[in-house]
Amino acid sequence: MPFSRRTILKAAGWGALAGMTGGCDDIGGIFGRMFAVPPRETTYFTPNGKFYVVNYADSAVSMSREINIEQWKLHVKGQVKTPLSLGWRDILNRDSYNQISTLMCIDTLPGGDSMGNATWRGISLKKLLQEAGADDETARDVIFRGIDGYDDSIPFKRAMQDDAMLAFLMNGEKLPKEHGFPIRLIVPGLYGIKNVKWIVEIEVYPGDHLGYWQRKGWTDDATIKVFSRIDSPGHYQTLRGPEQKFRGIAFGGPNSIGKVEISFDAGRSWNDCQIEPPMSPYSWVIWNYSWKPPKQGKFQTVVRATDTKGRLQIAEIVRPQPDGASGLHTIVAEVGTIENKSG
Ligand SMILES: Nc1nc2c(c(=O)[nH]1)N[C@H]1C(S)=C(S)[C@@H](COP(=O)(O)O)O[C@H]1N2
Ligand SMILES: [Mo]
Repeated sequence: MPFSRRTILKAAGWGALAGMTGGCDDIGGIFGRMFAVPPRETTYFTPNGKFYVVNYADSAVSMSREINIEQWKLHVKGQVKTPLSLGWRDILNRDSYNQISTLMCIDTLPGGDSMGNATWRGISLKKLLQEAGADDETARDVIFRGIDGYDDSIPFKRAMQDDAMLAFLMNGEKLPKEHGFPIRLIVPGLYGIKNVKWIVEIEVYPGDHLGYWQRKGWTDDATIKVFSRIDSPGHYQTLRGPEQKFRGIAFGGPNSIGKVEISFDAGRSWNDCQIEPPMSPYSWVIWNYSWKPPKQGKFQTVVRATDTKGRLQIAEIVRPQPDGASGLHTIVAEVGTIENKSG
């Protein structure tokens, strides 16, 4: 196979973008059947083995080394009264809790799949910072450093919210190595870049710190943009029968999803989708729509979401750099026959 599944989806993503700018039939012309995309399964939770992995280039070195958990230490330092040095057992002895939240890479294209939803179990970042006596007069950022040399920061005020978690379990299993064992940051509503893995050092910092990706020109704010995608049917999948089930996910980043709409005429008219209740305020939602195709043919099908604060997903096609992509996921629904075989 010359293309991995991921490559095909990426190509289809850009194909959709080309179609949006060029008009109705460009998708077919440029990427058409050659890049037909199989339907994706829509589930609330992403199994650990299928969860996307993104590491910056230098992570490979540390990924290849085994972490000796008996020697591993987490240091809390900077603008704190009492610097802390915690071992693995100290982490496990602290109060921990579960939180369901969606993680999404800033590189995700419209319709992309560099995202996943999991139940994370971990300890409260806020309580740890309080215990260290973080000085809220001088603190501006909190910096997280991974064993691979990666670093990023979040504002101190964000770090002191209850949903910022240092996670050590993922979907009930020990945090897998590729996802940041022994601990990683989970900060809902902010792109993956901020969710530092393999943390060994937390520094309360009096200034505005620029992390690894910020030093390369990427966003420091990293608030996730409203996103939605069509998982099924697949792009250019031939549809047969009088009724077709459309299904996918929508994600509002820091806010829940209030509305999902689908269009079968390239965005001229919109229909409200049914939304399944979210697993938590920080998780994606699943949407469904049952469509009765009016006739045979190709239908330019587009989805868009609105969050609970009324933010409509941005239709303008923007590349991921510097602060996350926008643009609506578009597929071609190809209706073969609408009569039932039985007549
Ligand atoms: N230490 C470290 N943390 C990191 C990264 C990294 O390269 N090193 N990549 C970041 C990026 S860009 C993303 S999208 C998420 C991906 O998390 P995952 O691999 O568990 O899905 O981790 C983030 N945390
Ligand atoms: Mo990312």
